[in-house]
Amino acid sequence: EGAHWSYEGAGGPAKWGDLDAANKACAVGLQQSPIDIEATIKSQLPALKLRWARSVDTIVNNGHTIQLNFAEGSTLTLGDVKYKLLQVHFHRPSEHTIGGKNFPMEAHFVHRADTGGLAVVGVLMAEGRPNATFSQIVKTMPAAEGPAVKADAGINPNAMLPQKLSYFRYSGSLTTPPCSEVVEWLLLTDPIQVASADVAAFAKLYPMNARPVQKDNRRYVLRSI
Ligand code: GRE
Ligand code: ZN
Repeated sequence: EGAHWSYEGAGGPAKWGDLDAANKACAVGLQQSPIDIEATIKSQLPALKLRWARSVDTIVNNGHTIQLNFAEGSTLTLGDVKYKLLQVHFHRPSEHTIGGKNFPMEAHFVHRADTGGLAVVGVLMAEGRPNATFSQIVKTMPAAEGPAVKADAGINPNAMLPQKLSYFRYSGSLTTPPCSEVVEWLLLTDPIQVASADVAAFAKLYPMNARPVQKDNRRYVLRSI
């Protein structure tokens, strides 16, 4: 492998497709993420059945983001498909934009079905009232890239959700190499609030780790009623 991928410079998003043969989709895929959410189609979508336990296992600074890994026991059911919660990680600023506007941060709760398909619940993060769980994460996140370490027991992922679970749904990709087009995106319409001091603390480690928005190539974005 040559230069490693990053968010700017020689390994930046415009180069991801060239860095490794496995990354082809980053350059030529037609269902890439993130996108700007603009026109949407109101639709009767299944409710998001989130059954998340306090199953956070480890926390890691992987050189691209801060990520919390989950043990077995947390699921998402969407219609007839059941997914397991694998991890949550953070981007700054948000990767998805709404009408061209980004948010200070975005959380990605990554779930996987037995078939290998992914469903990612995206949560936009606005600055305002502190979120105790995000504060706890920021307080305990490793400052330097390194191995995963045990996370605080008791971290409650449910406390990083808005009250209403309305969502936008579209078919897309991982937003990092290899940009695989295997993701059912479920972006919550309502942001959560987090302390601006906590965003600032994350920004000290990762001032910019968002991929630019990609062409929608005529994809439809559905909005739950
Ligand atoms: C990411 O790396 O940002 C990512 C994943 C898995 C699903 C979606 C996504 O690792 O954006
Ligand atoms: Zn992500």
